[in-house]
This record gives sequence, C-alpha cells and structure tokens, in this order.
Amino acid sequence: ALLSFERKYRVRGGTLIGGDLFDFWVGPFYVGFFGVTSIFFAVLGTALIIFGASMGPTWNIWLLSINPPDVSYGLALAPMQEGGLWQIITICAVGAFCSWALREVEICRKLGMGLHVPFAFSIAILAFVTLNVFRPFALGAWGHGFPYGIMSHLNWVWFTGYQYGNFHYNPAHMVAITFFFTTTFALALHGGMVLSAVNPQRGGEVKTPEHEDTYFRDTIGYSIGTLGIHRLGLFLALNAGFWSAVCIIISGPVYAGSWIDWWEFIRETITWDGV
Ligand code: BCL
Ligand code: UQ2
Repeated sequence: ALLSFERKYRVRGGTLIGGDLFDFWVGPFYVGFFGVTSIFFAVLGTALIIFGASMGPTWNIWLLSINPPDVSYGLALAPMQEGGLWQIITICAVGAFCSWALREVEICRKLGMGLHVPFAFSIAILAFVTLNVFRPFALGAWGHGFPYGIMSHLNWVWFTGYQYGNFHYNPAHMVAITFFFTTTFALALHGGMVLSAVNPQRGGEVKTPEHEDTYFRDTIGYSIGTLGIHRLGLFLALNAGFWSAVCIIISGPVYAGSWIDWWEFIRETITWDGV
C-alpha cells in the first residue's frame, strides 16, 4: 500500500540518466535507470557465483570460493575456470555498487536532500575497489585481489597481513582501527543518550535536547550538540573506511617491506647524539 507521506514525495524528476523513461516505482522501490543496472549486475554476478560454485569441489558454504587468477596471468584476462569468472564477477560487483550509489543520488535529488548517504557509501566502494582493482593493478596482477569465499577471504587477509611482517605495525591500519573503535564509542554514547532522553518509562516525560546538552556538560563539561554528534559520527565512520583503503594500497605499491622495520626510521631520525 502507498503510505500517505509517500504520495506526497513520489515526485517526478531528479534523474541523472533516462529522463522520465525509468522514473517509476515498483511497489515501495524506486527504479530509475540505475535501479535497472543494479538489478542487472547483481543478478548476473550472483548467478556467476552460483555457476562457479557448481563447478567446484564442494557445496560447503564455508569452503566455497571464487578465486582470482594466478599472478602469472598478470593483468590479462584469464580463462573462465582459471580466474576469469572472478574477473567478470568483480566487474559485476563494481557495476552493482556504483549503480546503487547513483540510484541513491537520484532519490536524494528527487527529494531535494543532501548527497551525504551516497557520498558515505562511495567510501565503502572506494575500499572495495582499492582492494580488488587499484592495488592488484598497481602490483601488476589481478591475482593480488582477494577471493570471494568465507574462509578463503579470511585466509587472504591472514596471508597478506603477515606478508608485510605484522599488519598491526602498519601506521594507516592503526589509524583505521582507531577510527573504527571511536565510531562504535560515539554511536554507543549517542544511541544511549537518545534512548535515555526520548524513550522514557511508561508514563514518563520525553526529555528535550537541552537535557542531552546538560547531561554531557554536567559530566564532562562539554556537549558537541545534537547536530554536531551526527557530523562527528559521519566523520569518524568515513575516516574508518578511508584509512582502511590507505592501509592496504600502501602495502606493496608504496612499501613492500615489513611494517615492523618501517618504524626504524624513527630510530634513524631521532638521535640523542650530542646530548
Ligand atoms: Mg586488519 C584490513 C581491522 C588485525 C591484516 N583490518 C582491515 C580493515 C580494518 C581492520 C581497519 C577492514 C575494514 C575495511 O576495510 O572496511 N585488523 C583490524 C582489527 C584488528 C586487525 C580491528 C585487530 O587485531 C583487533 N589485520 C589484523 C591482523 C592482520 C591484518 C594483524 C592479519 C593477520 N587487515 C589485514 C589486511 C587487511 C586488513 C591484509 C585489509 O585488506 C583490510 C583493509 O584495510 O581493506 C581495505 C572497508 C569495507 C569494505 C571493503 C566493504 C565494501 C562493501 C561493498 C562496497 C558493498 C558490499 C555489498 C554487499 C555485497 C551486499 C550485501 C547485501 C545484503 C542483502 C545485505
Ligand atoms: C552530545 C550530544 C548528543 C549526543 C552525544 C553527545 C546533545 C544527542 C553522544 C556527546 C558527545 C561528545 C562530547 C563528543 C565525544 C567525542 C568523541 C570523539 C567520541 O553532546 O548533544 O546529542 O548524542
């Protein structure tokens, strides 16, 4: 059923491609040109994964894996069963993710909203493309991408992590992890704060934003404000994804040694000679 507010917001226009041609809804879903391309890439990619699985040795969900080509294929197209499937599935994935982001943009434009959500999603896409397109390209072989499987991608992370000594020593990995942890901290504060103020016990009164400000001013002498906490949250979350992309793109293309040794520059730079 069409909800009352939906009727008001189901407005024409805002499309980037296709004009009015795909400017319609199917049930609750807006379609648009990028809705069509999203479905196309997602269905094709999923079908190819199932096809690939059907040619493999197992249906065990934990062990299923679509592997990239051997590094000896370099940046060439590989035969289907030798990683070519992985290459086409990767194209489908990037096609589906980008289509989805652009569909979000069309919906934002339709509603006259900011583009924050598609912008945020594009940081996740950036991380994925960094892992399976930019970095393999920079290293000269698609074989450096991660395999599409539950255990196999974990194994790739493990292997890649130790290939550079110990990934905990990768400074950008440290920054990314710090942003991930700070994001959960901020969301826990914010979720707890909002629930404590606007979801009182039965019969209780809903509290105002002033209560929220006062709570934090009383406890730590500072409140970032109700708008500010959302700005901070988005900032922290986007930085988590961004620094993840940085930590992996520098591992190999920029610095090929052990991250443990990388810190030696401090010992070499800071000397106590002459003290
Ligand atoms: Mg590490 C990466 C944390 C230990 C090796 N590591 C990461 C980062 C993150 C992290 C910072 C992964 C997040 C990310 O990239 O998101 N590592 C982390 C932590 C520890 C840790 C907290 C810890 O010890 C407490 N890491 C180690 C140890 C090493 C190690 C020391 C292994 C031995 N780590 C590595 C390696 C890598 C990481 C190698 C990476 O490559 C990875 C990284 O930085 O990658 C960039 C980014 C998000 C994405 C890529 C998701 C993209 C989503 C796409 C766009 C959309 C998907 C849609 C979906 C298919 C649709 C579903 C539809 C359904 C209907 C819902
Ligand atoms: C806040 C505020 C909210 C909040 C939260 C804060 C009224 C409902 C959680 C407090 C946040 C602060 C002090 C920033 C903490 C900093 C980091 C890096 C985690 O002030 O305004 O609105 O939800």
